Amino acid sequence: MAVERTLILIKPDAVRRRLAGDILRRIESRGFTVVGGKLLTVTRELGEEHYGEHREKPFFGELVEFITSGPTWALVVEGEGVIATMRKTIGATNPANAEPGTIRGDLASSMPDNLVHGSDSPESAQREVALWFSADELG
Ligand code: IDP
Ligand code: MG
Repeated sequence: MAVERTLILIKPDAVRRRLAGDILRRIESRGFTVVGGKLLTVTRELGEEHYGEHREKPFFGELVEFITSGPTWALVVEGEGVIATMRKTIGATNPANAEPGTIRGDLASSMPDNLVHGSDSPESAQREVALWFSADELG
């Protein structure tokens, strides 16, 4: 399996609830490496661009309000098969359906505040890493 990079967001609800350390521990405990990271409050422009695929969805307004509502930790995480494995570690989009042992299954209960974002494919990962980070911010 190839060494990949993925964009992970520790979203505003997780930062507010002081869960960032717990989430980072779970990522590192799987053996993955953080190669870039920053804490920022997402602008409306970045939030809308990041979630562009959902622009026509009924929850888009609520989603952009949520992602811009406070500081987010943006991380680039590297490892073998990291894109798919992090999606499994994060758990199902709706925390009500997320398995215990996953981040959402252990720590969240509803949407949109489901704590974490992880890129869903190599194409998304490439787009999202480039959207959030410049090359000189990555190790
Ligand atoms: P993902 O984060 O698991 O990839 P997506 O379907 O890409 O899930 O949705 C992006 C984000 O939009 C979700 O993580 C969640 O925060 C929010 N979201 C998705 N579906 C709903 C919904 O039905 N109501 C409110 N928020 C939603
Ligand atoms: Mg998604």
